[in-house]
Amino acid sequence: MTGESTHNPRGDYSGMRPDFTVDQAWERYSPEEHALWRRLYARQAALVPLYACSEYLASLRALDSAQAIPRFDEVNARLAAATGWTLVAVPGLLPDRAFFEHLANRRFPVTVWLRKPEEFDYIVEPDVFHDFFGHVPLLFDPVFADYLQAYGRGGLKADALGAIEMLARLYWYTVEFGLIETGEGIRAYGAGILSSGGELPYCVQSPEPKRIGFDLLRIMRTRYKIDTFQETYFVIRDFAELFEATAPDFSPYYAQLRGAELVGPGETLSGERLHGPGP
Ligand code: HBI
Ligand code: FE
Repeated sequence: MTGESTHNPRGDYSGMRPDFTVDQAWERYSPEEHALWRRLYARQAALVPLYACSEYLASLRALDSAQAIPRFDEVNARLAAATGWTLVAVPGLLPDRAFFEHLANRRFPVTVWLRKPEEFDYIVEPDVFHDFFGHVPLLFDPVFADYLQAYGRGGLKADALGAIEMLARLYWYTVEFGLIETGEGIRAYGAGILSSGGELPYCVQSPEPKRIGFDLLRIMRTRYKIDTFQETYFVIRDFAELFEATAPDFSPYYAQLRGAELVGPGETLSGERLHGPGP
């Protein structure tokens, strides 16, 4: 965790294995929790066709998880065949190193607990709805899947170089809040947006936020807020652009950026071209 959080993480970390995994214990979800899942799912499922990228939508439909909190082991059989990724159940937020270690080995940590009904609209920490609805569909996309693994490997290196903050910003502005250009205009692929009822229409349609073309070094020096809609989004052309950006060794970037000034969450730099809102 990157120092954003001022409280202890939620979740039961008492019975976990050394790699922070637990059993999902699917039988323990209550009927009320499955009902809350159905409500969360129905709200988001009505929005994503308008605002999410097609790669995400195709996989979400195939996952067919509208009726109940999914069983990770059932999804794993299909995910392994598609891209070789595995979902692992975890108690909640993991320390950076443990998180990167999973991603580097094509394992995606999915939180087991579901939010409370009063947190329907907003939750700070990832729960099973955010992790599953937001992140899991794109694990079926081969190029995005490779990007996420490359990110995990980069994270382990960044940890050794004391550069986790720069890499955390990359995760934030791509995996969590990324936008993508499509034939139908700008769409969302970031899990933080895809799992949010309010931010999903906002990020595509609102004239308020800035939308800037993907720029690795710009992202790595852009601060972010975790408790409001984003003021700036970065737009990729396709997932290949994302994956290719992770090919070089980042060490010279880190060295260069260490002296550089940070950019505020809503700041634009001179000469930056902004994308307009979508349809
Ligand atoms: N742990 N379970 C979980 N999920 C995350 O998204 C996550 C995490 N630990 C650290 C983390 N994210 C980020 O701070 C890193 O990408 C830097
Ligand atoms: Fe997330």
